[in-house]
Amino acid sequence: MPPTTANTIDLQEIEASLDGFLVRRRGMPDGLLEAMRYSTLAPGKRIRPLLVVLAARAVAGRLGLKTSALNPLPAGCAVEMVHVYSLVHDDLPAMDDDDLRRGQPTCHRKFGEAMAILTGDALLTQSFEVLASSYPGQVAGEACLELALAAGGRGMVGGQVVDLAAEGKLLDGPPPKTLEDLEFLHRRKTGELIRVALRLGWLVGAPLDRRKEAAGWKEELDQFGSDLGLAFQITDDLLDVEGNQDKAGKRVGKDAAKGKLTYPGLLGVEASRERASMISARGRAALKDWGEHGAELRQLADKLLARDT
Ligand code: GRG
Repeated sequence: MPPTTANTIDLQEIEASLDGFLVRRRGMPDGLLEAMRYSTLAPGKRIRPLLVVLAARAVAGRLGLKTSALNPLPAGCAVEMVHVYSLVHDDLPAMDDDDLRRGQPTCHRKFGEAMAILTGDALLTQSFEVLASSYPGQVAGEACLELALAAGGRGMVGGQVVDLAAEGKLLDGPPPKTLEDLEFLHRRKTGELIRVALRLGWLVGAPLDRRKEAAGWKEELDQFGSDLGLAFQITDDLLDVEGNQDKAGKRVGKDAAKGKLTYPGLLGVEASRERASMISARGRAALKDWGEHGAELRQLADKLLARDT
């Protein structure tokens, strides 16, 4: 599903930029580069880098600028690299044990388990290298900190731990059971990376000397991103129940088979759909003062809820 046809050029630039970061470098084994390129350049929706680009453009536009202060593409690629690392590791036998991702064999199926672990490690590490080497000192430092907080133990990795506990795959800790548990889990596992994409967009969109004017917008983007992430996850759960494997490029129906705690499992399909629209509407409302500058972000949110892949 292309997130929106209006963003075709953005998507082409994101693909070219990812391709440009994943090149031969002295000392890097060819097999590792091949696996990193295989997983990263496979047909993903590129939602997270697109959010960085759109948020940067929105912030610049609201400040009356024609373009964002700094190029948002490296930040977008950094978030996508973290996302791909998480998919590669999540597909491993110790976690979700999947053999299909983005319409092709998963990384460990193609290159073996050890190489898949190292591919994820290399992508995660390179994401911070991309930020540190692409931006001036202050912005680079802030971007690295934001991404580390969102991806690490109190963010995406923490959410994944709670998710695995729900499947009884961890040795300790009570499994999550309630709607509050489920939302805590997904705000971290899925939501934090989506939220931080918008935050990185803010960091590169506003020039340092105009940040004061844009300070309050950070929280609005956070609210939008966090709610978008949750609504995105509910949609993902619904697609696992109702979706089509060929379109999705991954196995469907696996959540119920594994006894996973999911929105449709907890609330039923209709109530899950209503919850996704309610949360998405709340996220959109956070951008109520953005006027035309928030239009692209709101449109992307709508497309993501209506997606079928
Ligand atoms: C292994 C540390 C670690 C974390 C794993 C992201 C994740 C956490 C697991 C992937 C499994 C999953 C279903 C996560 C929910 C988030 C989600 C819907 C990911 C898929 O993202 P898309 O739809 O995928 O943006 P593409 O392939 O389009 O990029």
